[in-house]
Amino acid sequence: MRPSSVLLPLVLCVCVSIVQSQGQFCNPILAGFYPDPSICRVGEDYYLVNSTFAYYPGLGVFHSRDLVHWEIIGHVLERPEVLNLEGQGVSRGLYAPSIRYEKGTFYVTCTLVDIGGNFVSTAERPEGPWSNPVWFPQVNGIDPSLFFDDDGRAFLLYNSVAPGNKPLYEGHRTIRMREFDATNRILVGEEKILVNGGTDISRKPIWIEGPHMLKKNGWYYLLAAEGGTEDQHSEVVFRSNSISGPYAAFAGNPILTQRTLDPKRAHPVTCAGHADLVETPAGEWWAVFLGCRPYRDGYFNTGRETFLAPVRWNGGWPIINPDLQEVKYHYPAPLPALAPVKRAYGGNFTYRDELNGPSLDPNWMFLRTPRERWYDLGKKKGFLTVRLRPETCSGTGNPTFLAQRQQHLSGSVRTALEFTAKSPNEKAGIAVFQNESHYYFLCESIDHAHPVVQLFRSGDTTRGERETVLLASQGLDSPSAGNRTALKIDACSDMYRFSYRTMGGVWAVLKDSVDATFLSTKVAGGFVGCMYALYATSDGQSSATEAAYDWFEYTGIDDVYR
Ligand code: 6LW
Repeated sequence: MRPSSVLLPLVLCVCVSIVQSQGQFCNPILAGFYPDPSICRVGEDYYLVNSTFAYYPGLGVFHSRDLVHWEIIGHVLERPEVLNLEGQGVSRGLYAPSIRYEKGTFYVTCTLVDIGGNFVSTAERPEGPWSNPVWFPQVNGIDPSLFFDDDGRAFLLYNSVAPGNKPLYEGHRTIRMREFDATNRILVGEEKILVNGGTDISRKPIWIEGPHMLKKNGWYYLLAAEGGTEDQHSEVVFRSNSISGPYAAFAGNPILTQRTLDPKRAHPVTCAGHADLVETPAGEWWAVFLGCRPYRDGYFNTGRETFLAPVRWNGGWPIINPDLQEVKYHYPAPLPALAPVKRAYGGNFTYRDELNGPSLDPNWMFLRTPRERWYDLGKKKGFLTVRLRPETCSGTGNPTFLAQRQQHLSGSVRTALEFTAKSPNEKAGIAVFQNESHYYFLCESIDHAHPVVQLFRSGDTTRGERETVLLASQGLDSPSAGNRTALKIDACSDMYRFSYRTMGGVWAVLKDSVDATFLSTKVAGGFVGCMYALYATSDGQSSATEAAYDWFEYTGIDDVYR
């Protein structure tokens, strides 16, 4: 099976976006879990990649002509044989990629943590096909990115261990560099440490990472994240007049952070850092970087998202948020808005997937690599038919699970499905999932031979709970024709509401005021954000039962964009 061949853009999105109204655009430009952005420009086209961790296919490639409206055009790792995520926790897998273009070739470098390390993949066209990864076993670290110098030489930069692998304190890391032979796709020469610790090692800076190099007016600028990817996160810059250094830290560092701001401010953007810069044809500079939107007290379910902000050059240094003010939800648009895109990723929007195309929309993600064809868009016309399988999303295999991101603090997601469980272990519905031990599952099943709609929470097995804990159950007294039911999850910042509707009926709330902070990064940990998943399972037992999903609809309604 080659899922890549089914991931063509064929969908049917009704988009209502206010992105770029009145010459302003909305941040984040890619809302929801789109961390560690990296960007490059080729002529008037911009390309952007993000970390995808244990979701599959790996490393979506986004395209834009105006830096604000994006479209996913392919994936770097979209063949099961080049990306085996089996056994990986959801926040392992693919970390912090970088995308670069040089002389007719696109280069994506990335780290597949725990199971491969660092690699480069290349393509002549950004939509692919992308080459098999070429591994760099010499690199002991993460966040690799390439820099192509104007003299024809190329270099790989990355985060690595402390000198001699002897950290002076927790979080003591280095930025290192090796020369890259682009013709043979190999690293050559000696490894060089460009930054030890961070901007000022006497102050014990932590987690210098995400290095990105650029050259301007003869200076080499090395940008990196510092402070860890949580609320102390920042972006800092160093420069040198020689590629190999020495690199001097900017006296005005950090050039981006939100850590000094009042945590009680309205609509905070936090954790800002991990930036990559791009220059427009008119010579204006913009930064993409990650940031988070807590609904209160540092709790957020939308993961680390991609923001865009102008860069001001001052005294030969790039500055992203001058005087460390708030990152803004709206800036003047960098470029004239172009033709509407298939789907919005920023501001408030709605999209609906009728699940009636011959192939899946490329925004759907599998949890780890599918090894068998358990889904089918052709079997029942106008439906996505899935087979129930023993895997659950509490495990580290590939469950029957297809997901899209939670992109707003408030909004709702709905689906309609036809499903008849044959035994109580068989369940199909919709989950809101952060990781293997932090999710809610709204589903249909049977209980004592009677159809029910149920809500489960992932259990804490370390405290003696079962894998899932039943929170609510309601009998479906008069199952409608075809056993067709609609399910809905409303997100209301720190709460979720779970509802259902049988054919011809009205929405009924199964359970309201369900704690959403349980799925926040602060509670669940990790590097990802929440996903809404069409999820079905036979819970450890073999099964031939299927569920047929008719459509999926997403609406985001955050106050800040109204
Ligand atoms: C990534 C590192 C980071 O490798 O988080 O925010 C890690 N920065 O640079 C995972 O996204």
